[in-house]
Amino acid sequence: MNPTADIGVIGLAVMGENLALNFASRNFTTAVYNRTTARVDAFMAERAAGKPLIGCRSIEEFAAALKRPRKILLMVKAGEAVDACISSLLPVLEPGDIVMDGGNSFYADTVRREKELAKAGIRYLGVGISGGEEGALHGPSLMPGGDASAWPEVEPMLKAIAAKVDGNTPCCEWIGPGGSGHYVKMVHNGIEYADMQLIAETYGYLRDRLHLDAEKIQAVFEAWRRGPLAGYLIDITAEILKVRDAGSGKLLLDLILDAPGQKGTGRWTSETALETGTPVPTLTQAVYQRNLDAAKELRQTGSRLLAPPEEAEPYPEEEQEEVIDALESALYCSKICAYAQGFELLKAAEQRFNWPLHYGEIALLWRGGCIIRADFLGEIKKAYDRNPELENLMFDDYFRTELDNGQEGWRLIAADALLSGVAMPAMFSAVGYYDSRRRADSPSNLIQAQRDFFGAHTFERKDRPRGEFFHHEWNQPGAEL
Ligand code: NBP
Repeated sequence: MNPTADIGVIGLAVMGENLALNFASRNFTTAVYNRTTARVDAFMAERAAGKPLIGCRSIEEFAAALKRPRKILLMVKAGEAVDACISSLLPVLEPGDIVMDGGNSFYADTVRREKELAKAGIRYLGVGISGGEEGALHGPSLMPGGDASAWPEVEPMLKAIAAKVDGNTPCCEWIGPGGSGHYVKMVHNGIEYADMQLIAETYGYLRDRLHLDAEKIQAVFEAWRRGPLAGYLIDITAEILKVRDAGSGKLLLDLILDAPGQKGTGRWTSETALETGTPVPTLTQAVYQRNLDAAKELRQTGSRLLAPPEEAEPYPEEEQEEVIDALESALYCSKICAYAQGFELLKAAEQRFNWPLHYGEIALLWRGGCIIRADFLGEIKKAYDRNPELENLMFDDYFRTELDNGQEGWRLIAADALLSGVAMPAMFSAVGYYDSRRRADSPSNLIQAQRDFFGAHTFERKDRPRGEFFHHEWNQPGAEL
């Protein structure tokens, strides 16, 4: 077979098929292969028909179809499948070839694979891809990292298929070495968990505290599509609230079981945050909340056994508009906190792995194509343009003003939810994060005293320079060491 393909895609499930079609639509001849070859046959007979796609029925045929150096995108299930694909590819590849993993791989696996493949002269990239089926076909957000020498060779193709913002700026830019591309994708997913949880809690408040019907809730989200919250997740929420079940005519959302699933990428974000000592309470609460909510039966038991607070007074009709405005502020402020936490986790990676990350560029990558795309990411880009060394997103002038303007409504909603027993734990954690980050004096002096009391763990003193440690003999007043 003559090597005529510009790129090859392995894995023809939802993502691989659509990405292959996206490459082909930009006139890149694309070779495709899938372990179960019936999938190749079906794809070639249907969606690929008449397009510059080459269906391959063996890994050898696939390797032979690709121009040198070969450029291969793996779109298989994260984990063992990626290692299995790499093992089957190794005998047919040559030094200089480029293998990209576009799946949701854990960044530490990418670091390992890049090192292993470098021994064989194969250049490896971990490419975070977001946008789901639709994004894969029409323009995803792409976060490539790994062997930098491979980047100029794949850049034109990846940028061609990426989502575009502000006219023609692709949502695809080089992230950095090692597993940085997959790390950034992991943080994206952590933020996505928090964003979705905060929106769900807001919907819950409208439904369970304000007792609005679906039509009214839909109108609220519809209005928010044009405000500071504007973005994909608000858009789809407004759309979801319109859809009726064909059989019963009821709102489909009301028929969907409230037992959320997850694939583990949010958990990785939290685990990594714990490892690096980076506080991401809102992101982690969103993961916990999926676990709490998944246990439907336990919640049903709890609803019978655990007493609610005294029933809160309903808001009079004429006050509802004001409360809904406060709720918009509450969601917006909580969202700023969730992003501030995500960017703290990026900063932790820069320090831990020495990856020079460009936060403004990362915000731009997320402005189009991906699930968390939102107008507000443009403001994050501006914040990091103003100060690339920004310690915390909330410290930027624009965002601290937004938080200050919104905090009255934010606190009102959080307090009312607590008093009326409406669970909004991600929102509560966001307020807690804001208040914790803004206080110069925390009560942790007591924790240090307790640790020293029971374990002689020592403490630093406010009236002495940092780095000097003291122990007090707590049972013998005055006997300080
Ligand atoms: P899946 O994650 O469902 O994986 C299915 C693919 O993996 C099939 O092509 C399957 O081949 C292949 N595969 C498996 Br499973 N084990 C294999 C093995 N041992 N050797 C070779 N191939 C193997 O596909 P997807 O939903 O298209 O997602 C692909 C990747 O993209 C995943 O990492 C996913 O997390 C990520 N991602 C998905 C989305 C999304 O919206 N779905 C968005 C962004 C990223 P077979 O046909 O022979 O079983």
